[in-house]
Amino acid sequence: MGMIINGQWEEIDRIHDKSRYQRPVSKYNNKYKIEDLISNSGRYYLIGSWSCPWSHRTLIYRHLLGLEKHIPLHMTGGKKIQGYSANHGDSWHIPGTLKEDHQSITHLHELYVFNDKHYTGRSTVPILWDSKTLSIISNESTDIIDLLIKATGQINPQQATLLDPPSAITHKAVLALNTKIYEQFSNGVYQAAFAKSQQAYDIAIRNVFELLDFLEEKLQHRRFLFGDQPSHSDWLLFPSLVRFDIEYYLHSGCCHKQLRDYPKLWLYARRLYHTGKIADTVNFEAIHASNYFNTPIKPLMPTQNWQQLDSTQ
Ligand SMILES: N[C@@H](CCC(=O)N[C@@H](CS)C(=O)NCC(=O)O)C(=O)O
Repeated sequence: MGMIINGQWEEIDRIHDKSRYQRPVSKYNNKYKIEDLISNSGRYYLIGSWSCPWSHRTLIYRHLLGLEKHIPLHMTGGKKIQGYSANHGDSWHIPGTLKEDHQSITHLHELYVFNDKHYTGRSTVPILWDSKTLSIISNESTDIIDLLIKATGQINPQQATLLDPPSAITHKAVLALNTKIYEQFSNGVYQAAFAKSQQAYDIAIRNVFELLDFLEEKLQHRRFLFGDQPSHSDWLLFPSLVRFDIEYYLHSGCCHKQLRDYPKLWLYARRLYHTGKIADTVNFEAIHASNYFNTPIKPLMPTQNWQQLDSTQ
């Protein structure tokens, strides 16, 4: 995996620390406010990828907060040459720039450099792009989600608090669970996949399956992590569950068990999948295909049955 060094794409990798994969920290800290998100419908673009779990989180919030009509979506993807392709190998017109100025890009990293010609960092999705100031507002999914929630709260406070857990649950408890899920599982699967020593892999894989066991236990007597309704923790977890059997099990060395070997967790994941139009945010074919862009043969998708929602499955 390459990255951008002082505005130039370079094929180097700076993501390992003592054989352990370290997810790079975002360069855009949450200094922006986007209060006009709804009054200025169409100004902010969400740029993501169907295969990316962090993009998926932002897609879920865009849907659950009812923001689809206000935030245009652009999905990158295709063969990875110099990181993410901006538009499946075709050129892509940067939103907000004049067509006659020919501001088109082929690789996503060009957007980062368009935004800051001395940028050093990774070229990642998701991105929240401001088509008015022609700048990247954030490339950190949790910040983007936070911005979307705050912007929704300006207009519709009830909608913005819809995903808050029951009032008896403290903010501290939610944060603690979210951190555990992120560290052991959502990021843990990448630490297993990208480990450069047996020891780094062993630690990562133990974390992943301990977390799955913990969740299975937690869901024995409740429908969602904090009760009868899904809340933030459920939605932050969901993208990683969706990818488990077709991606992490097959490609990240997480092959000890599959999601469907955990009866409660498997049922719970399908319950989330069948909430509202969440299924539209999941593109199994794209997740599967993303592992084979650079190989001549694309294997047949593993069979999965997300459609059926009964407890015997
Ligand atoms: N902290 C970021 C992580 C985003 C991220 O790592 N995205 C991956 C795709 S799933 C990516 O773009 N990787 C390309 C790279 O690291 O060069 C977030 O949560 O938004």
